[in-house]
Amino acid sequence: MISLQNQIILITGASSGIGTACAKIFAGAGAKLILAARRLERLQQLTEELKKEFETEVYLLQLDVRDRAAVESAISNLPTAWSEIDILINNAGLSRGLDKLHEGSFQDWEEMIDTNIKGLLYLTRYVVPGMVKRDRGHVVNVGSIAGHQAYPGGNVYCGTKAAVRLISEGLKQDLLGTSVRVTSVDPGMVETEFSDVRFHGDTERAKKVYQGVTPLTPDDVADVILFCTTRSPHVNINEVILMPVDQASATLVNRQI
Ligand code: NDP
Ligand code: 8X3
Repeated sequence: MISLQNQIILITGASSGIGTACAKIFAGAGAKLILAARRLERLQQLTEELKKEFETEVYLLQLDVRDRAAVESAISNLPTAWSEIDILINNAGLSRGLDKLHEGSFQDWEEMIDTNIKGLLYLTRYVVPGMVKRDRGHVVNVGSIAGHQAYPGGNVYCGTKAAVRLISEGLKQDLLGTSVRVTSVDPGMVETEFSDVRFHGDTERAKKVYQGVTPLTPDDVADVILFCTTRSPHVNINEVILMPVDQASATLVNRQI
């Protein structure tokens, strides 16, 4: 197991769910954190907690990953002490709606494609050259079981996560000959704000997604990401699929109701 002490970890989507859990677990491992999201107040609140509990050094980026110029500027203007990123966790992402494809919302599609695919690509494009130059680094992409199998109404979201899976595979191939590692972590059902966002703030509908099951927690996913990033330097975990014991596929769920 390698030490994360003083390593610089950039986490996108750190203001909620899996991203916040990653911030906490990596802070506990002694890493320095660059936390990115659009909701700055959330990041500031999290920073307070991390400083109090772990004395973590934190650098905040209020960033919309869909904005390529903003991503370029954020990465190229990092202070020197923060510029050598060791681990990039491409976690920012979302689903919008469960409409049939032929009835879908163009706005929902564009938001998912721009965030889950293009945002992930922008971060990767601006961060990975430094890793290649230093011949060290690790990119963790948060995919989904939705990238392995479509489900009714999942169409475009599933397509974005299938893209993440193939982009991870392609990046691994392109980095062959360097020491930079690439991992896709693909969870099933995790209870976060994900379903609130999917259903545009309809919390009652969102709650039903997790009714009668024990879903994964964001900490469960962060724990797996920590495991992947702390293996010996010659070990690359390419892909991890994790789901609750109560889940066998996106649609096959054991509910006690
Ligand atoms: P949350 O809604 O709790 O968190 C999503 C995070 O992404 C937030 O911090 C949000 O921050 C950030 N984000 C969304 N859009 C943007 C944007 N344009 N720019 C910057 N940040 C953005 O959901 P999860 O924690 O569940 O989701 C994290 C990842 O996990 C996503 O990629 C999701 O697809 C994936 N996933 C989730 C599963 C689940 O069941 N929950 C299962 C499988 C995968 P802000 O709004 O402040 O910008
Ligand atoms: C989130 C899991 O099954 O809702 O990626 O698509 S699912």
